[in-house]
Amino acid sequence: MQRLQLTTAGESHGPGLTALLMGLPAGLGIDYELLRHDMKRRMHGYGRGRRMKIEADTVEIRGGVRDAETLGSPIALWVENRDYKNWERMMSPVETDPHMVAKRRLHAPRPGHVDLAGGLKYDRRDLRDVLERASARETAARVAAGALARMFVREFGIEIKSGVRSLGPVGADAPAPSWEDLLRVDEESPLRAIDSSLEAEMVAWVDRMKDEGDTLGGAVTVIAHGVPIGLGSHIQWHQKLDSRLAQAVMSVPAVKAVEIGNALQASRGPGSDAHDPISRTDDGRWFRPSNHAGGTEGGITNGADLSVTAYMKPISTLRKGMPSIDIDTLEPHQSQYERSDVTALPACGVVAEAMVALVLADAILEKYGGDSMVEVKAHFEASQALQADWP
Ligand code: EPS
Repeated sequence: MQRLQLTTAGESHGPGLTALLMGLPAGLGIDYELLRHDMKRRMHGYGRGRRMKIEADTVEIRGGVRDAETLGSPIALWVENRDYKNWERMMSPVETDPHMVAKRRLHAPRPGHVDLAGGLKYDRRDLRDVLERASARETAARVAAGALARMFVREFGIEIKSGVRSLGPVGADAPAPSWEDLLRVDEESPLRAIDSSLEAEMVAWVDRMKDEGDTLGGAVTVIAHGVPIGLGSHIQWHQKLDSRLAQAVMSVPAVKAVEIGNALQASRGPGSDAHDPISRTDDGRWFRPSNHAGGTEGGITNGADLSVTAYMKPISTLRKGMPSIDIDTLEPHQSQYERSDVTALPACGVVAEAMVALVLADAILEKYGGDSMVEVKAHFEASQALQADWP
């Protein structure tokens, strides 16, 4: 991201999480209800561990906002870790208790987690020092910043939603959903499944994996609706909107593949099935009867719904463990168990929405620019008027 920059800090069981969001123009109204709602949505989902019963994930804005309006200055967000009080003797930035640290030290790295590579790279003999930052707890800070990006893009008519498309083997062949499918997702349902008829089977799989001490991955689809034509560019690799979305969504913990539109299915058939015919409505708007491309062509948005699917690997903390090596004895040792979730797919969808919102906010600032909302909106309106006259 260029115009909008997000940096986060904080460990899973440290005092809390900080997000610093820079680049939002002055004059954006802060919708505190939306912020609360997104934070709650991230905590929801069948298959999460006990941690979510401890946390409240309340966001405090500590800079960049006055009287519920952005000032154009960096925005500092703070999310307290309530669980810190149970971990202070191990995680205190000031002084830890050697006895507690030794007791909870992580010395048998988990396959699939960052433990081994991070321990080697940063010369940490207690692998907790890497896992604490790699933890998906950090996504709470992203969702807080993403909520502000959502408030911003909403000013330009963009809405963003997501749902769970598949979990483990259940729904693995489900087709790419439409915006209307996502509108029907029940946010209160256990897994926020796009096809609600699959929900019971998904829940049964979570229960089974929980009993077996195992975990599950799956796929979530995010759609941005109402995206203007012309965000991103075909000119340079790093300006292509689809490449920016892929990086942002791939950065969500455990996401190992990102698909735009129905790319997987399209790659298996002829071009005539993969591309979306071009036509115009009677009132002179560009119109595509299908949306296989998922809203971008050549790295530029084409006005159709922007569809991004994230494929999440199963969480790498298994209660039953996996074959590993003890870094003290260098002998085979089952990987250590840290309290974890069986699946966090519903949350992954909410985090991916935040990342899509941040990328779109950045692309809007790049195309329309401005220091205040009034200025950005004026540039946006002028561009829309020019497009309406083209060719
Ligand atoms: C996580 C392990 C669990 C999850 C956590 C991510 O935390 P804990 O060890 O405290 O039970 O619940 O997710 C969150 C805390 C969160 O806010 O999403 C991990 O190892 O990545």
